[in-house]
Amino acid sequence: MKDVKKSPFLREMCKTVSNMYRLGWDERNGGNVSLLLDENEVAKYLDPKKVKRTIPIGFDAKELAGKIFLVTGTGKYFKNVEDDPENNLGIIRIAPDGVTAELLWGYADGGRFTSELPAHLMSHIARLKVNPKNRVVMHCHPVNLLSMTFIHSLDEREFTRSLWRTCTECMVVFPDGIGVLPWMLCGTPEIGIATAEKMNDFRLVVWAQHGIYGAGADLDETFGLIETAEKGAEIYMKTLPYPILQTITDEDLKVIAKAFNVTYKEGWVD
Ligand code: 2HA
Ligand code: ZN
Repeated sequence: MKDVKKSPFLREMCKTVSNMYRLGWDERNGGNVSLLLDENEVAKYLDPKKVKRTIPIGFDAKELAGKIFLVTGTGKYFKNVEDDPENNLGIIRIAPDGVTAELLWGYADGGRFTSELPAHLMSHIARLKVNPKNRVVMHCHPVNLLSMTFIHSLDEREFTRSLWRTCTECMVVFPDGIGVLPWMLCGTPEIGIATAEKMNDFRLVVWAQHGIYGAGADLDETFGLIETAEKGAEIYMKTLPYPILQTITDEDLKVIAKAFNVTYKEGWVD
């Protein structure tokens, strides 16, 4: 058996959460990430028959039975993950009953997965139906996107259009737009269900006055998605106090979509 700490998936997860911390997206224990792993890849590092302990999931995730995820731990600080992955991360398999997680590695100090696991797993279920290659759900608290939820309308079309207008990349990277939820209590099945419903239509879902969820095929793609939305939000917030003399127009947005061969949400460009 190879050392799981040297596996590409674990190293990439460590690097990703370190970058999220460095960018100020994840203060204290803020944020959580789940990565769907390839069973054959995991088998090179871990004996799938060796279950360390079982942990109740809190809802029925039967649709994901047998699937293995690398998940950040509850209460853990992203800044510490890279130096101590075994305490801060865990590898879990969804048991056949759907309501139990089988711990294969990690959470070594007796810990468990993020309190947002229901929102993650429900989002995985939703995104896998849209794109079978979807492997990542990522949650964090980027300052500018969060700030926008205080001063901007939470209408999804208007919120997205404000970001699209901030720089060319936004239309290129998230032509499918951003879903927005009003403030809700985190860690509950209710917010998980609401997030997953949005994930039927969007890869990005903003939680007003809390943060953002992103979904994608791999860690880089999902990180880049949030990074681009946050860059747009930073430009939006920085320019807000000043008179706008010029911006990206609807005509320009259509030119971008055509040039980069992306399809934007129908009716979201006038
Ligand atoms: O895990 O970000 O939403 C800490 C959080 C809860
Ligand atoms: Zn959060």
